[in-house]
Amino acid sequence: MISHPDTIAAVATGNVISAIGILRVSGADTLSVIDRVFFPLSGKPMSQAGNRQLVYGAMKDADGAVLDLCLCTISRAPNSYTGEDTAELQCHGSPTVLRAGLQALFAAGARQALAGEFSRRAFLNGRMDLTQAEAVIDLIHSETEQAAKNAAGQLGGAVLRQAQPVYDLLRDIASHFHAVIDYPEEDIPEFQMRAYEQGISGAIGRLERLLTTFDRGKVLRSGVPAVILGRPNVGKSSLLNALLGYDRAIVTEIPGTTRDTLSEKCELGGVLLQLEDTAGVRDTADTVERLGVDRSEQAAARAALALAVFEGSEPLTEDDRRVIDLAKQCGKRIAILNKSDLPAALSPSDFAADFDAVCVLSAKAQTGLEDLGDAVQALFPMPEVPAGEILTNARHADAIRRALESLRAMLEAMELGVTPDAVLTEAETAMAAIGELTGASVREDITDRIFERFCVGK
Ligand SMILES: Nc1nc2c(ncn2[C@@H]2O[C@H](COP(=O)(O)OP(=O)(O)OP(=O)(O)O)[C@@H](O)[C@H]2O)c(=O)[nH]1
Ligand SMILES: [Mg+2]
Repeated sequence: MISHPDTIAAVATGNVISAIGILRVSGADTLSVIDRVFFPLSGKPMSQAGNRQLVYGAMKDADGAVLDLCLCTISRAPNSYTGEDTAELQCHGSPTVLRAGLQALFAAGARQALAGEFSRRAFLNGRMDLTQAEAVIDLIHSETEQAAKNAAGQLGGAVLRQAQPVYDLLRDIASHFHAVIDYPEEDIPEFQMRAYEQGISGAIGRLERLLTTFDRGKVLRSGVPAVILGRPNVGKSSLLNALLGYDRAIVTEIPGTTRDTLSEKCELGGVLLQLEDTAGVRDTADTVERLGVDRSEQAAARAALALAVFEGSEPLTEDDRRVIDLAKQCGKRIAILNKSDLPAALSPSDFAADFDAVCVLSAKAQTGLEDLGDAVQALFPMPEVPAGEILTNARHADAIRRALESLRAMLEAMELGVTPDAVLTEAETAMAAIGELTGASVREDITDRIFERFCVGK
């Protein structure tokens, strides 16, 4: 275990009034720090309590004034989150009490923990690999149930389980090739060479499968860029409000109400969307409105999903056709025939050629929205892999891409019967790339950046 000179402390819970608030301490001096701040009602010092035992007592400031009556628990090294001696004080959830408790811990010898410093110590002490540490951040920040489940899977080491067998295989091959280079009278028998080639092909397949999940992973993490398009007054803003469940956008019966694009995250059919409401598309002499229409067009160019809204109770117009053309720039598109509470003038079949799905609904009455959810889910299905095996992290995807390049070059070199040192170079490059995933061979500035994204206290 790497020992750190200082003991860190932080408030681990949010800066809001709540039932419980937690102070966290980690480092070599944890027990002596906690003995100066927390006094068990039993009279026995906290440092003599059993591991992970919950003890009731008083938290006091440097002058001995009681700040709270609370619970304390300690986990001794190495069996703790950070791998060091740690303590947690479970206080009443008052930000004021927690701030005062933190000051008491500082007075007793701890210093303020930096963002992510607890997890960084856990990583440095081998309690988790880097993919697991990153999953901690993803889990905290996940916005849908699916994203949370995947992050929980990664927390359990799912990415590593995919990559580790490839690393082990490469290590075996590399050591054999090293031996051949060092002892030229040695040779790799033909059957062994074929077995290695097969192993590499299998590894390529495994990593390729993992990499294909990254497209869906990006969606899990930041949402599908989606745009609501339509001519003025068809009910675009009403749809946004219905999907969000509150009146985010202004809705009026006046065409041209929305002037600027408006972006909100929302979950639809289990899929996270980064949804943009836009100004109604039409030819207009009004300068402000025209600028709004330009922005609608730009939003369509950026989006991966178009929700093209039409006035279901009126025949298609020229402006509607322009909306259809705009929607065609998006990879996936759904036609929405809105105002289904009014007599229908449009037929869903007329949209089948240009759209992946057609939904008839009423944004105002909020009926038919489930069908829209089903359509979105069908267009962005979850890959059929266990939780955690969806790559959500660009750093992981990049490392796997580089590992794959080297594996392919390695296989080619083996098949062509190129000299062992060429094969070896590729094997070592691939191993280094996989090592970056786990953190075994990652540059320090990269780990710095990863842990900076954590909140203080994690
Ligand atoms: N009957 C009926 N009216 C609706 C429905 N959805 C929206 N409306 C009405 O249509 C009008 C326009 O709605 P908005 O949501 O502002 O339409 P928009 O497409 O955002 O319009 P612009 O911002 O002007 O482009 C309002 O009076 C809404 O109440 C619906 O499902 N049925
Ligand atoms: Mg609007």
